[in-house]
Amino acid sequence: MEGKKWSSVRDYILEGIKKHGALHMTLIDPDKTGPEEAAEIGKAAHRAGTSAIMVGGSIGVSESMTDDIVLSIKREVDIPVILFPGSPTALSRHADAVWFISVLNSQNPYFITGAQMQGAFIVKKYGLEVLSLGYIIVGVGGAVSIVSYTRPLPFNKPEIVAAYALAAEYIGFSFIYLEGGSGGKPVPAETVALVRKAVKVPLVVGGGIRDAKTAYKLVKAGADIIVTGTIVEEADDVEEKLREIVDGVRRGAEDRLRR
Ligand code: 1GP
Repeated sequence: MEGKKWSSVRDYILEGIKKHGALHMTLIDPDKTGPEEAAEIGKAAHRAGTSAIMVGGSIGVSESMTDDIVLSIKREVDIPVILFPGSPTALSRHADAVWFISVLNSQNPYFITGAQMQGAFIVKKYGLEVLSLGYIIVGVGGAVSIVSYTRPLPFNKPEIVAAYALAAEYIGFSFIYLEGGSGGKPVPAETVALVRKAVKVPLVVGGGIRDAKTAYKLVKAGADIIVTGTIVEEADDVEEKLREIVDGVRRGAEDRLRR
């Protein structure tokens, strides 16, 4: 699509949160979705009111696969396409921005600063806008916790999740992501509420969110951005399913403001 409607993705996100209270983003995994299907999902997601498309996955994702998906989506929709890379080999010069992720509770420094070091000059060369993201894996954790050598923080220790989040804010991350693991169990709303009390930076929550009620509760508890991935791979009617979720996000934001 020609002519972007935003000058920076960061401002687009922050203004979107200010305007709507909270946003929804759709995650597409190039390991599971081909370029044509990605374009269809992108169009349906856009019509349903999603604010950005994220592209990435934990395993089996190359740069050329990412390029194909990003270009295919960008031909069809004019919302930002943000990389969600599982490794430095999943960066695409065609995306609008990259979540520059540090897996804060990984047990392996490669996933905290090593992969970031390897990818930093690629990001610079490609001119990608950087959205720094402190990433905290909670609960079941899923594939991402296995791949990134992370010991997910148990659901019954929300105060440790909040402590990681506050540390992330103090270190200077622009965004914090609470990850329940793709296809897993969502981060509990009580944990989101505790983190919300602790930090001011925008809070992204994803993993295992499959219905409007869960999205509603998480936003009401303090999530600023809800990410869903698996449901677009499973839904018969992607647009209808995402409309439900986006509606849950909007209602959650309204009720949070009303309190
Ligand atoms: C995974 O948080 C995202 O990194 C999305 O999870 O696939 O469960 O929606 P789902």
